[in-house]
Amino acid sequence: MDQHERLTGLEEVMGVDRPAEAPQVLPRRRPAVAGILHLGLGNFHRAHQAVYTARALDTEPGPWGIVGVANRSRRVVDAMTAQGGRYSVVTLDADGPRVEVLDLHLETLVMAEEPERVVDLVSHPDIRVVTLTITEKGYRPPGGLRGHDTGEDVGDGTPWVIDLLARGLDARFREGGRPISVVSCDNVSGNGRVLRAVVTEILERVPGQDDLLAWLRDSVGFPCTMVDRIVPATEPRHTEMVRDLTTLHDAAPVPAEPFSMWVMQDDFPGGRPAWEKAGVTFVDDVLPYELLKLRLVNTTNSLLAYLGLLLGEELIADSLTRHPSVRAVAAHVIRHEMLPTFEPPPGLDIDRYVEQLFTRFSNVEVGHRTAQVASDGSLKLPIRIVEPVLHHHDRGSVPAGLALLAASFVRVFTGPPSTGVAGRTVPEDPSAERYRRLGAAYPGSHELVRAVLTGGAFGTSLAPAGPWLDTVADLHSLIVEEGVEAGVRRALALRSGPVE
Ligand code: CS2
Repeated sequence: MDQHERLTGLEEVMGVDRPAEAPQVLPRRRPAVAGILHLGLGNFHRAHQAVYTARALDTEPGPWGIVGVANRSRRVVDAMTAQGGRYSVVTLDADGPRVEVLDLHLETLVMAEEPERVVDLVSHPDIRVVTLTITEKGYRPPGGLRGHDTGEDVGDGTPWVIDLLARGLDARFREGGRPISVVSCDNVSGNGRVLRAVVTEILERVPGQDDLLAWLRDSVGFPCTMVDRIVPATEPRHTEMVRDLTTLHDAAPVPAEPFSMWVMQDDFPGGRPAWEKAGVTFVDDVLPYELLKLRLVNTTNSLLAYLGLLLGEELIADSLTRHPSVRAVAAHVIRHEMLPTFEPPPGLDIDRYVEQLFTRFSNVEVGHRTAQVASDGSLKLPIRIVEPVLHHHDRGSVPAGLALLAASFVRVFTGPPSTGVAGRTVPEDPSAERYRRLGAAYPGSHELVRAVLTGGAFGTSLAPAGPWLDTVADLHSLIVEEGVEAGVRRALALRSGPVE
């Protein structure tokens, strides 16, 4: 089928009403077989793994279509079903939007509606790779693990996705044990190892499990990965952009920044798409890339999100570009509080990477929202700050920028709206109610900061870092009494190392 015929088909399902300026369709030949099951059909998957897979298929066709499983919302599934599985990715920067249409999802469904179908798909002979974007909170059910036989749920009767995955792997083993890989694409340290450990913990409870566990060890790959692309939520303006540029009516386009990176271990006993031809870097040790991503991109992003929220900024780009002192503190955190804590990937030009990172965060067209990045902070922040804080604590220093990040996080989640930023809403977080209660129970910054940062989702790891916790509390009380700008100024005054 040539490009013209492809688009003719596309016009029918995406509702073109006049001749289109042809967007690029990837891959040019739609795969016939779905070899990939993706759990977590959100924007990130659709603008990241799906794009790499479509490009790989465009270069080297193969049985690597995707079955996409949304968690519980029908929105994307309904839109994609109506569009024959197709959707557009809108790449945004100062040069104006660019649109590509992806055409490789052969089926989409909702996990909460069809949990048993997910189990069946994991064991299906065509499926050889399962990818996951289930966010930081997907790796543990809220009440902790109960046991394989009970069917884990996430508290409201919705099945826990990893439980379904484990049941599917169990069925796959019993149906012949064809090799498969399970690829975590979440910002979790050692994501492949974490996922393997959770799945193993579940399957250890299956009676007579020795052969199953041996198969899991030998025939199921759990590569570690580092994923990176800023992908905000879809807004009506993105649908309009697609319509203006291509005349296609896409009810579920995905906006994204131009930058994209995917690094992973090559652990695919059942085969995989030719991702290396699409720009994926395969390495033995993902850790340096993972730390680069978590500590420079994600931690700085969280800093910009919480400070931005307290400054009344809706966009990450505006927190950075409208506030020189925020920019200075972000630069300090990267240079003096993050880079000294890990060995960057060999050969990487770190100055260029950091410069590019500031350009990425400043991309106002992408419109990444402070509230989106600030959400689920109780689960993101432990991954992003605990080890770096302890690294400095062990060396007798107090990272003031990280203290400012923690203080603004505590303020955002515990400050009563009446004394906080006018009109702000508290970001979504599974611990939001707990934090609100702590805020009401502890009027003093020292007690409040310790209650939030040395308990609950943070565990007790930060408890030994007394001087750092004191600095967090001082900055918190300054933010409460004099406002966030005063907190930023104090953190800049406290920073050690050369001034940027
Ligand atoms: C962000 C990430 O929401 C967040 O916490 O830090 O989603 C970030 O945009 C991506 O990891 C970038 O790859």
